[in-house]
Amino acid sequence: MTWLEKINDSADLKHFTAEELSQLAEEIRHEIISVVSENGGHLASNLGAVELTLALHFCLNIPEDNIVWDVGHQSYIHKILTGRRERIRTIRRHKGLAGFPRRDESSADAFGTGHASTAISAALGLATARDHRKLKHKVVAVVGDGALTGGLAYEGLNNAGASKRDFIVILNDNKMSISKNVGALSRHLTGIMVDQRFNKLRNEIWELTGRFKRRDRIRAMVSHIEDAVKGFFVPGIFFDRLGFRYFGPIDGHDLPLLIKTINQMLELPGPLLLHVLTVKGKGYPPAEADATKFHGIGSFDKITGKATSAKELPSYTQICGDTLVELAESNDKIVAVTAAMTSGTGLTKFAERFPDRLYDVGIAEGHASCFAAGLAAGGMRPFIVIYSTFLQRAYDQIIHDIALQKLPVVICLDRAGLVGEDGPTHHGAFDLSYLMTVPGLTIMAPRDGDELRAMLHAASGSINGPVAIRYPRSPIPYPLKAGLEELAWGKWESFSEDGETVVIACGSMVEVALRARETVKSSIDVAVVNARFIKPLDTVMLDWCASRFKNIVTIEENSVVNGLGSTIGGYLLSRNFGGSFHMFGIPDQFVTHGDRNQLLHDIGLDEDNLTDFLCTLNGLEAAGVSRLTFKKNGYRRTETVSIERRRRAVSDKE
Ligand SMILES: Cc1ncc(C[n+]2csc(CCOP(=O)(O)OP(=O)(O)O)c2C)c(N)n1
Repeated sequence: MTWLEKINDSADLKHFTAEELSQLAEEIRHEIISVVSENGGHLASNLGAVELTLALHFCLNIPEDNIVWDVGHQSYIHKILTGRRERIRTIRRHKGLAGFPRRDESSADAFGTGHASTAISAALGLATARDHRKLKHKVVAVVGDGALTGGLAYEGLNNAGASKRDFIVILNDNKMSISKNVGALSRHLTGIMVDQRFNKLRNEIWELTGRFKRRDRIRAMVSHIEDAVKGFFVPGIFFDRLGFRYFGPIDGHDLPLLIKTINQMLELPGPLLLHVLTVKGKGYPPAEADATKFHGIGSFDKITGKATSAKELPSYTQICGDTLVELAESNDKIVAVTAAMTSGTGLTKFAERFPDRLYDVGIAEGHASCFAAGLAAGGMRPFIVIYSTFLQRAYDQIIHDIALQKLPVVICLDRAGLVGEDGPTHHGAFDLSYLMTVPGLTIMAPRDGDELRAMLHAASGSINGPVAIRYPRSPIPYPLKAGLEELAWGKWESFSEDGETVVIACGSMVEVALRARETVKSSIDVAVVNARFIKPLDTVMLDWCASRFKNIVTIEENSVVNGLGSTIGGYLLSRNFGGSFHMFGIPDQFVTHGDRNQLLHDIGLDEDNLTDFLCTLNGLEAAGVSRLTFKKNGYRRTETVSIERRRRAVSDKE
């Protein structure tokens, strides 16, 4: 039996010797490499946090005590240690364990996460609730140096330091966000490591002064003297001044030292911060050598570290990155802004080609947006390239700083729609809903790579004012054509005008609508409209649709609430449209994790479901397929009908 097999619960750890714990650490590393090589996931962050997680579980009593993992992408070890060892092989898979902590998955997951920089605020909330309820458990937040570039983390530190509340923040410092970490604080943290002798001296002074009766005054005096030279040798001065007692930095892979330090800190009152130094990707040479690549990765070969997933057509992400390079070549006002996602958003080439025109501002989406507004006000053409889910952080900046001032900022929303394995914290389900309300914002969604290129070109030139372009996490549906399409602002594209039904689709769903139309075409004529502009609506074409068709169907990879469909529905109502109107979109609920195509199928955003619906809508029940039911507006169908049966039904009718 391996050491790992002996762990069913973190209490089992308590009997391990130091030697056994270090063997367990190696087994866990092995297991995580093996699991992530099959399922994909956040490998490097987990490998760097093995000893830290073991030490925390050794010192704390989980689930009574609370650990809040920032982002939560490094929580695989925590999951293994808290009753989920056997299910770890299902992580990120449909119906398997989630890739992030979830309160509904285990009582050991004190707080659900996925977006960065929340842990300090959440842990302070948990500690405050504990004190209100006169409970005694410990609360620990684990925060990466990358997460510490986010403003929310400072709001938490500021509030926590003043609160004097008992809780511990562990700063897991590996010098990396996804890419190399950025910013002044990151430099400060590096400075702290320079000479640890000073650190020792300072702790000794602190301990010594603690013995005196009037210690606060003495410490104030001492720190006053320190002020003169603090910049050179006082570690953690930043945290100190915020009201945290700073410990460290210590080696985050030295298990006995971690255990000793954490145990000592658990005895101390007030807000405490432990700075641990770790190596991202520790123990797996390919991940240590390229922590960015192994931060979040698809399946790969364990021996070589090479990706095993088949090479498909380029992704929308790649097309966006390449097109921005092309645009920037001929327009030196174009700059790109990323919130710590250079590689994920396809900006690596841009960063290489124009290092002084790529701004990585850290995990700071609100700042990125306001900063871009400033750039635009100063005469530049900024493109913020960002995941849809993370733009949620910047809503006020979009309204107050960008749109209200009509500034020409282009927001490229990557991963709009369902993202797949990362699940509900990362699905870009809401951007149309929250952007629809912003006056003067042009919103576009390309149906393929050529259209994305055309949109980016238009956004950099002919379109005035702010622009948002949303595209999915997927390969483009077909290879790029030569040349560049012309895009008339606010104009939709229509495919055929026959039949009684029109499907108005946007973005990724145009291809779905075209395929469904193809499947039913031998019996039913269906028109398809590509609503490439979601704002403004093409009301000329919409009026034409209302006068020409009996049935109007909308389909979008966005929440059905306040997206394309509901906006069109509202418009049609105002025009007294007398036909039938049907909306397809992401249901008004949080969608789970799993393969993106599987999830789209499950919520009815696929060709099969739309085809079923079009058959039913056009009276095919009469041909003996009355059992056909379908998912509409997010409601589940009760029976799945195979394509063969549907084709049979269609040919029966003929
Ligand atoms: C609001 C938000 N923006 C971006 C991300 C994407 N993201 C996930 S982890 C990460 C880097 C985190 O770095 P750090 O906290 O240092 O953790 P590490 O992976 O280095 O251990 C980023 C940018 C996110 N999860 N949330």
